[in-house]
Amino acid sequence: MIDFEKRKQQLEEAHAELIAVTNKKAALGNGIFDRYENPILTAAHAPLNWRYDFNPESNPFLQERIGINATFNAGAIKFNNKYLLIARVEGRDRKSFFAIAESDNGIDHFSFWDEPVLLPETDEPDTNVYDMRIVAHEDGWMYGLFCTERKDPDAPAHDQSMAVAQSGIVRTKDLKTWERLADLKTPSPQQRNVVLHPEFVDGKYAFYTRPQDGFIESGTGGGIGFGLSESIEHAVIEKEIIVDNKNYHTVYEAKNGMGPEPIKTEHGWLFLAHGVRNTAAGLRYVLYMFMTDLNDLTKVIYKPAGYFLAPEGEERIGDVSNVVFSNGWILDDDGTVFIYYASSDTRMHVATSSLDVLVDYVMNSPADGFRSATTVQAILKNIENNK
Ligand code: M1P
Repeated sequence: MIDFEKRKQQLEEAHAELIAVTNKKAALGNGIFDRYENPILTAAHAPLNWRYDFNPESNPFLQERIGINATFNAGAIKFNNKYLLIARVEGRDRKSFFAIAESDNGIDHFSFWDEPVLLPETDEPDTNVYDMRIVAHEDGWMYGLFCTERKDPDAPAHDQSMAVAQSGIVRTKDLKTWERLADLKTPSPQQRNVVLHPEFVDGKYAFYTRPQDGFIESGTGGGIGFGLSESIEHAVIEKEIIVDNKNYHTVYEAKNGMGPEPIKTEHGWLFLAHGVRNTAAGLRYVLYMFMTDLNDLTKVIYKPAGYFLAPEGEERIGDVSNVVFSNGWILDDDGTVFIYYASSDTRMHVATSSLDVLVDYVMNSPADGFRSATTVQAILKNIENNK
């Protein structure tokens, strides 16, 4: 027999130690953002009482009865002076659900609330839900837009992987009670990475979309789309306009998708997105930025070449390796921007910057010239200016 009480105490001490880990900026940085030494949220952060049955009668070996596989792709919001992450928590059974973790400073000591979110469903139950973008809209509600995935009803019996992804919508005033609205309807057979714009546009709700032909393959879709809906309770987009398309020989060659909601600046709306390209080692996901016109959200006015943040070191390894993904950032009153990103569909990290620095990066970094020669010309211009 095991020493039940001793093992329980060891588990509790190890969990408390993990939450107590402090975070420091990693060395030097690139002048655009700072990485931090430690991940901020991992599977091991999941509360012990979600995972263990602490009754010696029913769990005499103190086994972990419900395993958590990963904690990633978190939406983010500052609420009641706390930095909150609405994380995608994935169980050993591959089912993802949402759970809120909070921190006082946004960079360490993230700790999950007592219970995960029990998301209300529509008449068509979700098989899997993930990647929530939480947006405080000017109508007074906080909206959570997430991917709801269900088995493709047209899948032949032998195919157990064909799925349909669409955007689910919930709203809340306190992040505790959630109201489920109808799923977004768009002309596209597949939707992921849907984000609600925080302001009305022409009196309507404005959405960023990512139309795709298939569940994984973008096919004729794949760009970041934009569309308007009269209603949020029964949101319908009749026409999607592509704002930022996938593009040959770039880091968003195979597909791209929105990150968190855009931030309004005096120069334009600042966007963080992910770009995907295919390699011999599989898909590679990186983050990139761009800015759209203040009055025309469909017009990209600045877009630096290449990626803003790519997986590095241990970030490159995980369940789906070579991936960084962000669907949450927080702008503080002092201009600090907390960029929350996941690495390799496994764990959460933070990078910090400021609005001034990000705006400078987006407005003044050279745009992609789409050829090797234009890249060399940009370097030569730098050399000349530095003489
Ligand atoms: O595995 C990488 C990512 O793949 C999907 O992103 P996209 O829709 O752009 O292909 C999502 O499933 C995302 O959750 C995941 O991190």
